[in-house]
Amino acid sequence: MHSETTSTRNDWKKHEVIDLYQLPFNDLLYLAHRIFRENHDPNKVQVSTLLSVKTGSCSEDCSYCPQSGHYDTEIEKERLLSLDEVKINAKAAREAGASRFCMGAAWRNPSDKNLDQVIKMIEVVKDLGMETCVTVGMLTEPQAQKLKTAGLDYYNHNLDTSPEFYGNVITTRTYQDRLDTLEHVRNSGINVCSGGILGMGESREDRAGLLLQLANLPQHPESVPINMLIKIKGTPLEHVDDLDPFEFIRTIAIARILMPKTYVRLSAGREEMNEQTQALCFFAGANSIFYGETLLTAKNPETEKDRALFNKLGIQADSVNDSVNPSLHSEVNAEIDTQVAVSQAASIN
Ligand code: SAM
Ligand code: DTB
Ligand code: SF4
Repeated sequence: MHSETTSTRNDWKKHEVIDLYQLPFNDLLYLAHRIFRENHDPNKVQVSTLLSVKTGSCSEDCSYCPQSGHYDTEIEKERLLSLDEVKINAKAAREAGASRFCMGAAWRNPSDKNLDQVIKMIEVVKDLGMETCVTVGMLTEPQAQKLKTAGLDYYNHNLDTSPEFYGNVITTRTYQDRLDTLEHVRNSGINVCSGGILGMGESREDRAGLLLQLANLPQHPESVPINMLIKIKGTPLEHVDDLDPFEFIRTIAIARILMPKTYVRLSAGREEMNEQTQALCFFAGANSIFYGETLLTAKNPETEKDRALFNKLGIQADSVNDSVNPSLHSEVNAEIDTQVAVSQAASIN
């Protein structure tokens, strides 16, 4: 029974994903949590810290983004940071407990000169013993290979939403451009980090469409960030309606079910979320977060607040992507089966 639920599939159908969304909340969370336990330690969360190494004036028109040059937002634009600035920030992140350092740049794509500068930054971070991740826009295959040779561990490039909704959000690059970059990253051997944003006014079907795209890639991304839109003043999405947090939690749960072995990241938007919503996301299968008081430009919870939340929930920051001992988890699952049988028998009587 359990192997059925945890086998990795790349042929999910839209109606299957919609059916999952339509399950009663408790049934969906139970299913997701069970798959979570079979594949991961449910009390460990991987922790990464972000740094914007080049901020603002981006040529793209992503409607959610504070860094797009198309909108009048309140961010401070910044040139490319120096290697010293990167080192100071990465060291601070390591001391605060982050195991991965992610660097982002507001570029449509890096020039070859930009890429050489990013490679130097990767080397600085690797020298500190941290895992590295970068998100610097579209990549050609030779550029991805160059990053692999430099020792990059993860590349983040989001699909953001469904192919159908995409044109409402971004017009300056296509969905296919994004898929091409993901293919270049995958072919180079770098771990793929790709996800999207919820709460941009998309429908449930669009959320299902995003998950379907990610889960039906030839290989599941190692990391899937699910962001809740942070509504940025001056962007076209500034006044979009709030998404119901239960729909956000459901999406996390379904990501966990479709991609059992992936690290599902409870990503941007935690500052606006209460602790109970975050706890349900962790229960539903989220097992990584961004840690540190700023994301790229927007606010993230204070590190003390995150530490306190982890303490309340008995969650430990995971320093390595260690895999779970499967025999331990079949014991746990046997226990769950017994509990379910007992409660079913009780409800019959
Ligand atoms: N410029 C590069 C690119 O777009 O490929 C990398 C940086 S970009 C800021 C990384 C991701 O951050 C976006 O793809 C988007 O998913 C997320 N993001 C940006 N602004 C956001 C917002 N206001 N709320 C939630 N997520 C956001
Ligand atoms: C991702 O999916 N979310 C992060 C990371 N990947 C690069 C970025 C969130 C950005 C939120 C808006 C900001 O800080 O400017
Ligand atoms: Fe530029 Fe990336 Fe922001 Fe789009 S998401 S505007 S590409 S920085």
